[in-house]
Amino acid sequence: MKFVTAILVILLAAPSVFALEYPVVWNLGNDYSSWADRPLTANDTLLFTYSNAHNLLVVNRGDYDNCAPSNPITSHTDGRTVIPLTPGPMYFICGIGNHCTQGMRLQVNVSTSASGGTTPSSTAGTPPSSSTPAGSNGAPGLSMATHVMFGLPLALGTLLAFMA
Ligand SMILES: [Cu+2]
Repeated sequence: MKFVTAILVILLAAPSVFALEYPVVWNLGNDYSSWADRPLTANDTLLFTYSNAHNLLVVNRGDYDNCAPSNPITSHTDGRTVIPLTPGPMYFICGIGNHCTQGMRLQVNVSTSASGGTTPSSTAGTPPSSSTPAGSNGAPGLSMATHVMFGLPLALGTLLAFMA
């Protein structure tokens, strides 16, 4: 029984180390301002998808504010770009035409990973509260984490009931 309990603790702790991938449809006509308020953490990624009418530039704050595309930190044109998030603010603009001033700019504020590591406590009775992004206005990345959080303990509960 001790063994099963240990597994249960590990599984309950596991969601905190799952990184979330947030899809971003990178196009004109979208409002990206709400991204600055999303609770993103360092292990998460953004997946930008865009047509060849656009590009994706990772820029510093000044270039973000001024929509200045000439000095990007990194530049992407592949139409499907995965950006690993690093702690602190990150800034993205489209460098084509005046798309940036028309709204194609996105800022995120990334916090350091809440778990601070991947070693689950072997004694804790309560799992660490995973940083589930609130206000899930349709971010598909959440569904998997939700599935893991509720699916695994449910399966384990069934197993425990079966063994009892
Ligand atoms: Cu563009």
